[in-house]
Amino acid sequence: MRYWSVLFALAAIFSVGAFLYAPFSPDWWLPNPASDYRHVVSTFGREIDSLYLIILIITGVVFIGTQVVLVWESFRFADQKDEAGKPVRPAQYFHGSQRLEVIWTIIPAAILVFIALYQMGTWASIKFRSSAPKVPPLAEITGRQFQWVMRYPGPDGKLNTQDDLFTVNDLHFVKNRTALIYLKSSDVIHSFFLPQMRIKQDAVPGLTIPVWFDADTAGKYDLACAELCGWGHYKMRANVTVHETDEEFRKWLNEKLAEQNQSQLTMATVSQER
Ligand SMILES: [Cu+2]
Repeated sequence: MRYWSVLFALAAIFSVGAFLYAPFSPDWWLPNPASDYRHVVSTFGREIDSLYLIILIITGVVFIGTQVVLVWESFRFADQKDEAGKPVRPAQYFHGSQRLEVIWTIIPAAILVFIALYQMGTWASIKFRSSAPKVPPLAEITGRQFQWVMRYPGPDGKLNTQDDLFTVNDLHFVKNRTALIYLKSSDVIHSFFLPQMRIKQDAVPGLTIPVWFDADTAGKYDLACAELCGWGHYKMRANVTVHETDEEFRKWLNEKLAEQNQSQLTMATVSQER
């Protein structure tokens, strides 16, 4: 029954082929802007990607190594019988090997410790509150079942005042400017995920979490919820617009503010007429 070893070999070759092909395919690898799928738009995105690559190389080498052994051994020790119908090589039993156990515990532990230490600088610059940029907040973003509510400071430039602008599923910021947002949740745990900016942060009820990111290319991107948060989880995606200039962003903000004031005025008039 050597067919099994051939089947294992085919599965392994297919997997390795997929991994080798993925980085060269715009749809298979980490998402980037459609205009240039090799270009990572965010500053720390490049560090994140190199960490991915290191882990991919480590797991790839281990995968290929173990698959070669698996295929070779299943080929070599396939069930063979001689002319008389007796097994060529009878099975042998033994009670494990302490030496092997120690080796395959220490090597993965060493690799994990290496990755843990190696990624620490990146983690600190993206997640530590002490690394948060000293800029006024772009917005306060609240996840709720099932949408992202965005609150931008109005003309006074301050959050949580009367002139704030509210939008739903519409994130705007300016290119080459670090955007700082305060992330909240009003019901369950959601996850704020900007795939092209390589940022992912849980929104936790009761907490206000600062999150920062940037993009060096203007355009349209995605925001999605990356935490299964209920039946409508799939609907929690939003549009992200990165503006070329500050003026462009201001113009959008003012238009939206005018719309918001208009609808508030209409509401007030309607309720007065009743
Ligand atoms: Cu969600």
